[in-house]
Amino acid sequence: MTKPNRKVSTEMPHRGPVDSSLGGISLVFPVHNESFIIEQTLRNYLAELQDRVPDFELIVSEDGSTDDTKSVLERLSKELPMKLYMSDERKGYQQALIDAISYATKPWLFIVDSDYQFAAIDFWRLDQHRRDYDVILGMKAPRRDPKYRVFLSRGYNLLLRLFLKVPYRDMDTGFRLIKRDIAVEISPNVKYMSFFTAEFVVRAHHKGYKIIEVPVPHYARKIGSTTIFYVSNLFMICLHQLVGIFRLRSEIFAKKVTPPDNLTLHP
Ligand SMILES: Nc1nc2c(ncn2[C@@H]2O[C@H](COP(=O)(O)OP(=O)(O)OP(=O)(O)O)[C@@H](O)[C@H]2O)c(=O)[nH]1
Ligand SMILES: [Mg+2]
Repeated sequence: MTKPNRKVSTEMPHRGPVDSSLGGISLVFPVHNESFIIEQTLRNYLAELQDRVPDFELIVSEDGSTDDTKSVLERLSKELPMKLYMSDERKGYQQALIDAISYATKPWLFIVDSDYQFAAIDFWRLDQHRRDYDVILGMKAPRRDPKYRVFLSRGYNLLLRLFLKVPYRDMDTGFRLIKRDIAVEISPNVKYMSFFTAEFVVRAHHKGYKIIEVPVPHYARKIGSTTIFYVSNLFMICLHQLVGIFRLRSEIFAKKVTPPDNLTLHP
């Protein structure tokens, strides 16, 4: 196996239009309490992709926001082409993504965190691998998050590599391009770990799908704060993820018990 590249390439790939023989794209944003940034995110991604991807749709999966996000989205939905799904109750990142995947209609899903920590233009770094891969992960290079988050994420990815026998470095990325059929097949089974992507990647890997990590720039959150990783929640999140790793491991590597040759079955 060739050593994976961990640095963002200085060459920017051609910015479309996309090769239409590869199929259209559903851009999917999970959103919770992002009233300060969501408009900028949606406008920038639409400006980059709408005219360069002929078969394109935008899906926004809002989820129990308690700030002004819902009213911002309602206003934007009157002006911008989007399929807007809102929920009064917070379903959580994982369920919101599973639902959003079921709403998508295009052959590829571009699923992106909505707090603008990834630039729209970096879509093209992923797009160039669509012909050869089924799952294309934007690897944060480097991760621009508080030190404790970088540390936890490294540890998490290390445990995933060790216990689940996968080679990837950044399985919890918020910037990924996935064939829809694979997402539809695998996402209903994602249940042990909280944030969808890592468990999805592990399951896709063990089903033999082709996965690549592509280094992309990552930006510090400019406004708002994490809607998931509150310091007070960290212990429970880590515990849940740890238990999830072992449950997933026992499912994936479940020993097949084969009866011995001389076993006589009595009615
Ligand atoms: N639909 C949905 N989206 C969520 C939920 N929680 C978070 N999100 C969105 O998921 C994305 C990732 O959440 P973040 O809080 O940014 O997580 P993070 O990037 O690891 O944390 P920061 O580095 O602090 O930004 C953001 O776009 C959130 O709006 C949720 O319960 N439901
Ligand atoms: Mg974020």
